[in-house]
Formats: sequence, structure tokens, C-alpha cells
Amino acid sequence: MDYLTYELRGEVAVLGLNRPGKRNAISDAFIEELALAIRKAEADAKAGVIFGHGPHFCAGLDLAEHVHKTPFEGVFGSRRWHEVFGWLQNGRLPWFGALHGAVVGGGLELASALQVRVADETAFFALPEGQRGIFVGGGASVRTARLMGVARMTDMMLTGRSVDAVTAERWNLVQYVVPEGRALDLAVTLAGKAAANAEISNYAIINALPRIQDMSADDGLFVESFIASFTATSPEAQERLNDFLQKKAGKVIRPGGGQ
Ligand code: 1HE
Repeated sequence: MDYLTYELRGEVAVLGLNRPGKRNAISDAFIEELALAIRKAEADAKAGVIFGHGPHFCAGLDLAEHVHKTPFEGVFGSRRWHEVFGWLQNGRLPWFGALHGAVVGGGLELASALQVRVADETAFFALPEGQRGIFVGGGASVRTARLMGVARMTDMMLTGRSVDAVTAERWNLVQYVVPEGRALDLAVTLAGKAAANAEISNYAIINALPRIQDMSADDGLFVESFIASFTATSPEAQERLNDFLQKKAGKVIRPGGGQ
């Protein structure tokens, strides 16, 4: 692969955005490689991690390529990003992002499609589309707006505001902030924990939670009951529940590690 590194760490597929000379800007060829890598990870692994090589996570859309596109090519390009990022958000695997440096434009859109984001203290977040005369096209108006709220996103897009990792956590853009250089290790550790869950539970968490957010409360509760019953009566759930009842499974631990 030209734009990605791919590594299997146990049951976790680790994908590295690998175009550091262009700050991991995503071109058409890059998105196609990402598509292949996601499908490979779904076959090989039980969870995935995406990180960036070089000084930044991702500078977003490849503007040098984009400047030559017709309006229609732009639409199809955006729809392809939606399709591929959709495999991350509503696919088979839980995905964890390890973020550092610039997480901007399409880079933030990519990160927003993952389930869990770990940022190190160097990470900064921006949506410079307004300054570039374009609009978000990789899902931010839906996914990123739902994470941080439309008022914050509007401010970022209108004013070019850039926010640091601590603010991003306060705004619900990331779930963890760690010291510089530590995001990948934590993301892989967290992905390993998710990989140990029942696959059907992970699938329900990934696919049902975002959909239920889009339903009315009554519809959401109704759907929840069916998913709860379907997962709880699966053979894997029966085994795991019996393991706990026979004291063969770990207890829930307190924050900090004690029981
Ligand atoms: C690029 C891109 C890119 C860098 N497309 N080539 N995204 C942006 O508007 C962000 C634009 N990038 C930046 O603001 C900065 O590059 C960074 C803050 C991310 C990094 O700064 P720095 O000083 O580390 O790197 P640099 O010197 O600016 O860039 C290094 C090279 O990468 C340089 O090329 P070179 O040939 O002169 O060495 C840059 O031109 C190139 N480069 N970013 C193409 N994005 C589906 S819709 C999504 C919409 C968007 O994503 S819009 C936001 C686009």
C-alpha cells in the first residue's frame, strides 16, 4: 500500500495514515486504499485503530487534487467518503482513533466516524472549509455536529477557530487526552479491550446506538428491547453470563483498579 501501513497486533488491526510529506491529506487513491484496508481489517481483526504517521494525524482533503475537480466529480468524491467512513461508523468493528497534531477538515471527519478518539496534547482541531471557500463533505455536518453540537461547529467553520485537545474533550470531540506520544498505545490498549467483548455486543453498540439517537424516544426504547433480548439469548452471552455466575469471570473494577 502507498498511503497506509497495516499491522495486526493480536486481534487489533492498526492502520497508519502514511503520507506524511503531504500531512496525510486524503486523495482519491488514498480513500480507495483506506476502503481496502477497512475490509481487510474486518476479515482479520476484532477491533481497529487509525493513527497518522509524521507530525500530524490528517490535514483533510487533498486540496491539490480537489482544485481540478468538476462539481459532479466533487459530489461523487464526497459520496465515496461517506460510504467508506460509513463502514467505520456502522460497520463490523469498533474503531479507535489515536490523534496528534492537526486533526483538521476531512481529518476531523475521519476521526468523527470512529467510535472512540484518543488525543495527545499536541492535537488541534479545526474546520478550515470556510476559509478555503468550500464546505465539509466527509460527513462532518452530520457526525461532527452531533458530537460537539451545531453551535460550536458553526463557530469553528465561520471564524476558523482551532481548539486544543483539552477543549476537544470538553466539547465531546474526543474521549481521552494523554501526554504527547501516548495516544497510539492507549488506543491499541482500548481496542484490545473491545476486541475481547462478544462480537454481537460490539455490533449492537456500534450499529444500534447511533441509530437510536436518531429515533424518537419511544421508538428507541422499543428497538432497544429487541436488541437486548437478541444479544442476551445468544450462545456467547449465555456462556459469559454463566461464567460470571460461576465466579469464573472478572468483576467490575472501581476506577483506579481496586474492587
Ligand atoms: C496539503 C494539505 C492538504 C498540507 N491538501 N496538500 N485542509 C486544510 O485546509 C489544511 C491545510 N493544511 C494546513 O493548514 C497545514 O498543512 C497543516 C496545519 C495541516 C500542517 O502544517 P505544516 O507546517 O506541518 O505543513 P505544511 O508545510 O503546511 O505542508 C506540508 C506539505 O503538505 C505542503 O506541500 P509541499 O509540496 O509544499 O511540501 C502542503 O501543501 C501539503 N499539504 N495539507 C494538499 N489538505 C471531503 S471534504 C473535506 C474538506 C476538507 O478537508 S477542507 C480542509 C483541508
